[in-house]
Amino acid sequence: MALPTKPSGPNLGLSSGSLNSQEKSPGARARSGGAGKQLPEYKAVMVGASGVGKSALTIQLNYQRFVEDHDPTIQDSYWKEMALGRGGCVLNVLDTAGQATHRALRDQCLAIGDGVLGVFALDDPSSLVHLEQMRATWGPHFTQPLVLVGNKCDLVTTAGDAHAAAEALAQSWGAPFVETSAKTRQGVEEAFSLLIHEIQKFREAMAKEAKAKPRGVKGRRQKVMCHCGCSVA
Ligand SMILES: Nc1nc2c(ncn2[C@@H]2O[C@H](COP(=O)(O)OP(=O)(O)OP(=O)(O)O)[C@@H](O)[C@H]2O)c(=O)[nH]1
Ligand SMILES: [Mg+2]
Repeated sequence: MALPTKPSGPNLGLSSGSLNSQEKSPGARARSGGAGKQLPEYKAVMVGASGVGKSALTIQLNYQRFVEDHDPTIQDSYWKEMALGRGGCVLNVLDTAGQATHRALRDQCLAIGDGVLGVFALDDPSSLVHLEQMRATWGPHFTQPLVLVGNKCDLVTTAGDAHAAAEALAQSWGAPFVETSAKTRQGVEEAFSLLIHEIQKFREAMAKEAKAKPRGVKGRRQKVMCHCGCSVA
């Protein structure tokens, strides 16, 4: 896609990827209102097969426009300040490659992410199967919040097989399922907001669990294992 400037290497959201008027440079992004108040920051990782619309969703969220071209991603990073409930937060979106050749980069993003938007295309049931297979490689240690996103809802007129299968899969993962269109913007803000909400719920649960544990006992692992089997957490 033509819009964002792309980092050439493995820029894991630690330097500015693509900044627009709603985004802040990494140094300034966590402050708000001029009073130096820190906003919480959440890292959302976009995963799914190539061509399902991960970049289109990310760009629709950040730039309010739809990009028609498919320019396969290697890795991009975006920051956006989001208004949520009584306070705001900074969302760092890590847009990963659907192409298998960049799997190692995707695994690195998953390891540093706070939550995942698992994207498939509603008009392509095979992309749901692809996502399910991808998810299976993350192993039993993967406990990050996840939202299942059925994109391209503008291309389907009736709730078909992909919709039913996605609802069943989301239920088995204990994850919310949301339908989006990066073209019409339907459900886009909702999908990202839902993930932030899931991350917040997860963190609260972790904090409670940590409080309830006797001192010296470590909490649950949050991070994933690398596909080669080594720990990347
Ligand atoms: N009609 C329609 N087309 C979409 C939608 N989202 C994405 N597309 C189109 O689908 C193609 C692929 O979109 P991308 O966002 O580049 O796909 P991606 O998942 O980022 O692909 P990789 O970077 O290769 O992993 C582009 O031509 C987009 O214009 C949508 O909601 N509706
Ligand atoms: Mg992309």
